[in-house]
Amino acid sequence: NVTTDPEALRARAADALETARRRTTLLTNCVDEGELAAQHSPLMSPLVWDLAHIGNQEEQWLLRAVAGQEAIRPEIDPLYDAFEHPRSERPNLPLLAPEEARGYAADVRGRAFDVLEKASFEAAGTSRLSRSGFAFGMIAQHEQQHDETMLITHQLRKGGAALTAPDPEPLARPYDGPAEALVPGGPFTMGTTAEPWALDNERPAHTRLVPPFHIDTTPVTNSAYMEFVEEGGYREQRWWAPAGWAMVREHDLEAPLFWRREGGQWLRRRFGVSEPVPPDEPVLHVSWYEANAYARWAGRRLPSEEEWEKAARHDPATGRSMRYPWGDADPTPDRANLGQRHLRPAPAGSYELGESPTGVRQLMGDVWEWTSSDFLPYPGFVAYPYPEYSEVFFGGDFKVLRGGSFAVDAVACRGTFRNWDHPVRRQIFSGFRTARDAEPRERA
Ligand code: AVJ
Ligand code: FE
Repeated sequence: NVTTDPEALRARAADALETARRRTTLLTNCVDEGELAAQHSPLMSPLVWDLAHIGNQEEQWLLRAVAGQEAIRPEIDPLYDAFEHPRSERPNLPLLAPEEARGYAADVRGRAFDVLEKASFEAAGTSRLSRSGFAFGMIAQHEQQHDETMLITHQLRKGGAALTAPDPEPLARPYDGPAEALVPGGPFTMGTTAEPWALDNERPAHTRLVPPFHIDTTPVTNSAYMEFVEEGGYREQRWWAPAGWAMVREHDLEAPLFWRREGGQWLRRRFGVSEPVPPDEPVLHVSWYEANAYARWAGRRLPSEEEWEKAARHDPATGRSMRYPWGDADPTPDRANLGQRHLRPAPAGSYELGESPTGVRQLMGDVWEWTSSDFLPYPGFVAYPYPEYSEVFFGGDFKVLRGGSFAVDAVACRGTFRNWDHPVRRQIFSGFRTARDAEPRERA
């Protein structure tokens, strides 16, 4: 997988960029210009902001910083600086109109391909940014992350369906494996140094000593979560962290976002369509506080980030950390629900071929999984290529999510990939699984 052949690197970078742009085009061509410029939720940017921001980042970090080119339109930089204007204010900025934004992003991409064609991927004498095509990989991952953000905007948008996709395969027979898996105690390698397109926050590889623990073999389902709802989980303060309880009271929460009760049954809105909440699907659109409250109600807890990564990467047979739960091979459709091929998670227990050595399924794809951990740097962290990607978010304001959702592309999905968000956030494609300490007699 870790190739150094320049032509293979060039082809991989071109493919990642083209895949991302096809998705961006789909997400921005399926609604009219008015809807592109409108704000569908104060939580989100107008779609046309994401579109031009994708182009602007590519211009700043690939064309200017890496290739040393002159700015095409320096005057628009502040408009598309995510730190300068909160999302709620972005519709009032003098943004590029949809046609202009499309043209700008296409112009930048054309120049990026010129840079790619001429890039020397010879290992010796190349900067870290061009080595292994990292700069192109980073740009493709950035675009794909904004594609997921745009998909969230589509989910929040009112009105009929603008996007459709086939459903995942139903399970041939209900998953009847064990409910939880035992991950043995002992050292494991967390993070990565070798993964060529890993971002700064995934680096470097380092050893962690993790005591043995049990973890759910599948994400928590809607039917399991519904029990918590029906048994009054949202009315009992004892399950909730103080700020979570305040959130429940302030907004009168009683179920995950997009759920509503009608005639004794729970319905949910999903990309413009109402449907009964599917019992076997992983629960979606819960905040960290809800995930944490459910886990406490169930007599369990959220896994820590290091536990999650050990469950996803540790091979007890070799003691090695793998790139993915199934091994080192890149994701394929029979192993994980990724890339917006479907507009929902697959039933819990799907993707037997994606199972980890200890028997844990759906760690990659389907739903982002909340962990108990704050977003913090690993020992030896170095901000790269700029502090605004990860470093400014370290501290304690953000919780880590792992694994990736159905809306994540394979280029931004691996056992080491880290996502983060505020613990109140629920419009994201977030779910979770639970864990517990292993009994002392099971200690390795
Ligand atoms: C890693 C998903 C939290 O969307 O804010 C996009 C990714 N960084 N542009 C985000 C990102 C800069 C980031 N997350
Ligand atoms: Fe961005």
